[in-house]
Amino acid sequence: MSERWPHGLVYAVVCRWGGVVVALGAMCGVAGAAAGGEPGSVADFPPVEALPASSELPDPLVMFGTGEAVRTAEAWYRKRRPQIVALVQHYMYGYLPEAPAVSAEVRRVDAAFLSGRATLREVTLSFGPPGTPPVDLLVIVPNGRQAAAPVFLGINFCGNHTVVDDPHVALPRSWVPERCRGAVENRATDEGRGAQAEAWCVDELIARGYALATFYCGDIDPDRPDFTDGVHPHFLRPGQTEPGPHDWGTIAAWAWGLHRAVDYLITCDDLDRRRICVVGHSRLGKTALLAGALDERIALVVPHQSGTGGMALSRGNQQETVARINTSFPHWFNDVFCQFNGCEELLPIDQHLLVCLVAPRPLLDTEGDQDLWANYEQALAALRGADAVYKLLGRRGLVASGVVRDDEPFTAENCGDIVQYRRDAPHVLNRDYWRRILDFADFQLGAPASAP
Ligand code: GTR
Repeated sequence: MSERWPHGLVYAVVCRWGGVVVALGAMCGVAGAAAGGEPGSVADFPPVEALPASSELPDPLVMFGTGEAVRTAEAWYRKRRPQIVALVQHYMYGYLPEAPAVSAEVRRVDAAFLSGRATLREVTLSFGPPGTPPVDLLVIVPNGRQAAAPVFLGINFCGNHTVVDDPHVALPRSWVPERCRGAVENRATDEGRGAQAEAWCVDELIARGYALATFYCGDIDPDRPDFTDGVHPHFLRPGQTEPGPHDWGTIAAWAWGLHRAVDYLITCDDLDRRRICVVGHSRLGKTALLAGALDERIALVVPHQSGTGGMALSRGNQQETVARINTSFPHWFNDVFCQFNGCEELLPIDQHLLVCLVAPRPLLDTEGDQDLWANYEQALAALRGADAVYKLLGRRGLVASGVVRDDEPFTAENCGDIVQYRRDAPHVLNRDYWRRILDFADFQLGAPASAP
């Protein structure tokens, strides 16, 4: 596991119970910093029309612009990694704003959740300029363990009340998609309680000694193509009425929201801050990958069936192309990314570089045979493209075929730091996947302490 921390990390305080607002302090992460610039500044990279075309993947160990080779771990961390951090924001996801101070209010604690096997708490995280909407974080921690629990952090699609079947979990305050069960005129209702419980399998995580932390994506930014709600209007620069071409899209905002949740999780005594794992499905898998790539406090990354803009390479992608995703979901990425529609070969990045940013930390790419749209072949190619960076950093990277299937256990022979796990399944997150995700976390980070 990585021992490196974002520069300038300042945090204090531990979690407190019972409605006490706790200021978590300012976090200065790597995410907002352009190469060599101040956090939040736009890097000095060429316009898209001036970029050289190449059908080959950009070499992670060659500097963009100068062509200089990166031969040492020191050069990776000092030069190439920060350059890639800037490139992926500049040309694709948009720049994440500097990390704000976050305060946490524990609104409700149920120490007898799951028949006493877990403690559920609802925490409201507040941050940013006045008026920025808060995030309601649901945290469920196993009871009776001898050590702080490792935690899976992931965003949910329809509200915290859909994750568990519980009559008290607060409904989202913001807009929800009509496709969410129980949504009436884009508002959540009690009808949706527990609707996504099979996707989260909280009982499974708790039984295995893992905690879960989750929040609704719409708390950060409702998933619709406008920037008038969520966090975006609160982070405009003077004179702006909407995000500029290099500013953050929705996926970057969601990833930044995950970072705010991490700000809180690392202060919790009952959670193991060295074992924070990030997970997400589909568009939220793209988000998990970006969040893990940009925040070294995250120990393990699971982009589940994340597809284009996630694990699947853009170059040569015959399924969801860059043009297609930018047309269907114009708010997910920044405006500059649209200039690569139909000309992916101009991209100075590709998705393997996101995996390189995760290095040396472990990453599990979970895919389904029936989920051709997500394109597991292109995801496997991204893992292959990142292997050299893991090796440079003294890790095993990808071993053997790079693929583990079905119920095959993860072993030193078939599983390095990065691996694709695949089973015969469609586009879904369910218990079968969770069992293997937890197996991978046990294998990479050590199994959680058992109950006494
Ligand atoms: C699809 C989109 C995919 C994936 C998916 C999802 O429509 O084309 O990239 O993100 O949505 O999030 O469910």
